[in-house]
Parts: sequence; structure tokens; C-alpha cells
Amino acid sequence: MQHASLTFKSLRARAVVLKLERPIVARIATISDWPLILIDFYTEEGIVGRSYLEPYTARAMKYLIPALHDFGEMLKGQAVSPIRLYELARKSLHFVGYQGMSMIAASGLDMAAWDALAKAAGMPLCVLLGGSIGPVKAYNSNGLWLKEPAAVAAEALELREEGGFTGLKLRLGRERPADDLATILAVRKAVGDGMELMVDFNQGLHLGEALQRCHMIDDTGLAWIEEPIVYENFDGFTQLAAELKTPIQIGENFYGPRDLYRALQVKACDYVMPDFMRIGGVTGWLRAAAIAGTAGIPMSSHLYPEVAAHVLRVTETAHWLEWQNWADPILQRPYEIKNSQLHIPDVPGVGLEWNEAAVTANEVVI
Ligand code: SMN
Ligand code: MG
Repeated sequence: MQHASLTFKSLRARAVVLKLERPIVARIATISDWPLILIDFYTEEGIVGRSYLEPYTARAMKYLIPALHDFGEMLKGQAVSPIRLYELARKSLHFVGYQGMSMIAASGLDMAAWDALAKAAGMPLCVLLGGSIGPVKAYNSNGLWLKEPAAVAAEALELREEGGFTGLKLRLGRERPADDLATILAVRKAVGDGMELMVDFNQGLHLGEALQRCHMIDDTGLAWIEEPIVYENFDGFTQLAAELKTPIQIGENFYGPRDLYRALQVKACDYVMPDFMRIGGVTGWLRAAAIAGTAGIPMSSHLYPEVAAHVLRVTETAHWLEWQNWADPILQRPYEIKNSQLHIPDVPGVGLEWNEAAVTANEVVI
């Protein structure tokens, strides 16, 4: 039987900035405006693939949107074979460098191409990938930034109620280490022993501080300690992972599967949590998941909960989905969350459609 073919026609990338309900207050940055690049991937057959990128700063959109439009021109007329498009996009920027902005742009293209392919096949992405529709275990990552312990504990109760959550992530890195410890204890007291608590230092410490501060919280029953030091210091992570009882979690700053492979080779972490715009979209995730699965390392996701839900259904060592709903205002149909599980809609593709009125209201010229 001849398969139906799909041909890439053009790409549209739009810049949107949304106000965060709970601004990000991390040790390395404060963010109250959340930038999104919305990608529409048009095909000759009329199917439109969709994805978004969340590049943290509105400025980054100035470089990423032209790169995406260049891909659109360069790849016009190609068959929609996501793995081939990913390779062509990456090769076109090889001399510029495989990582950084190049990888982020290629990842956005990749996610939209997979969405188009799954839509053309009439299948949810997880089904196209050989999996099945089903619930995906998620923790709530919508808040718990660097505020007073009592305020964080009160917010933890609110966040639990957003979807019957059994896992919450707190951010650490206050000036005084004792305030971080007091926050963990206050949250634990508020939510009880049944709640999994993850903590994230957002790369805010140097190795010496990290050694002291991670030891200080090592006996507080945490699910993991995330990125205590700057992301590319694998030697430092190796030392931390060797010394600490609490699992060390890294990965949102892996640029491509090879970074994950190198981290595992040097035992830099116990868990991994790639981010879709850096690991290489769906294609990069699948390659990374094979490595983590072979090594027996639990794999969680970073941001992009919609696409994460699909690929975690086919990830051998699937662990936790990071749930945050910062893109919800521009989505026609936000995913349903209940009992700490994200529910994949039974529709072809990923299930991302834009709420055009909300997009128009929040679109920015860059
Ligand atoms: C994070 C996510 C998004 C913005 C800032 C920080 C964080 C996480 O590292 O893991 O959720
Ligand atoms: Mg993090």
C-alpha cells in the first residue's frame, strides 16, 4: 500500500508575551513576562503542525524567529519526515554551532513536523510513536519561588489543589541557607508526608556552597535536588552525586542527546529531565530516552507539558512530567489535569490549537 505523502509548504512563527500569574523569582533571574514563539507548520495538503518555544526572554525571540523563517524557506517542498527535517535544519547551522539558538530553532521545527505527521496519520502523537493514550504522572511546578517560608507553605496548599497533586517543586537559593531549610520544613508540615517534594537551585550556587547546602538538606526526605550549580560543570555534579544521598537531577540544559550521554558517562546525576527546546524536540527526546532507558536512569520532562505527555508514554524509564500551565491562555483546549495525572486528549497530533483571539491580544512585534 502506498502511504499518503505530506509536503512542507511554509512556516509561520509569531511572538507572544504572557503575564505570569506567579512571577518566577529564582536565584539567577526574575521573570514576570513569559515569551512564547508560536509555530505553524503548513503543508501542501492543508494539514498544519503546531508547536511552541519558551525561550525565557523576549529578546531571544529576535534571533529565533528569523532562524525559524529561514528553515521555512530552506525546507519548502521537502517531504514531512521529521527526522530528516531535523537533520537538514541542524546541518544548515552546523558551522554556526550545533547547540544554543541553532538547537532551539531546530527543536521548534521538529515538534511542529511531528505534530503534522501525527495529524496526517489521524493518530495522537503517542499512538504514532507506538504507545497508547493514558495518564501521565505529573508534579506541579507552577510556583514556590523564593518567598518567605510561610508564604511558600501557603502556596503549596494552593498548588496541591490545582490538580490533586502528589508532587510539588520548590525553588531554593535564598541568601541564608537556614531560610531554605525552614521553607522545606514549613512546606512539609503543610502538605504532610505523602507529598513528593522536589527542590531546584536553578544553578545558583558555586560548588563549595552547593556541597554545604545540599548536605544540609540531605536528610529532609526530598525526591531530588535539581541543578545546584551551573549546568555545564559536570565534574562538580559528579562530586555532588557521589556525596549525597538525595538523587541529583539535571538535564533541562542538555543541548542534544549527547550531553545526556556524557552526563551519564561521568555519573553527573541520578536522574535526567531534558527540555524540549534544547534536547532536540521529539526526535532528540526519543534518542535521549533510549540512552537513559539503557542506562536505567529515570527520565522526567522540563516544561512543554503537552508534548511531554506524549513522549513520556513511550519512554522506557518515564518518571515525572513537569506540569506548569503558562501557555494555557493561548491554547484552545488546555490539557486536563486531575489526581496528579495529565490526560492526553484523544485527537490527532499533539493536541495544540491556538486561541486566536488570545494570541492577537498578546502578540508582540519584535
Ligand atoms: C525553571 C523553569 C522555567 C523558568 C525558570 C526556571 C526551572 C524548572 O528550572 O526546572 O522548572
Ligand atoms: Mg530546573
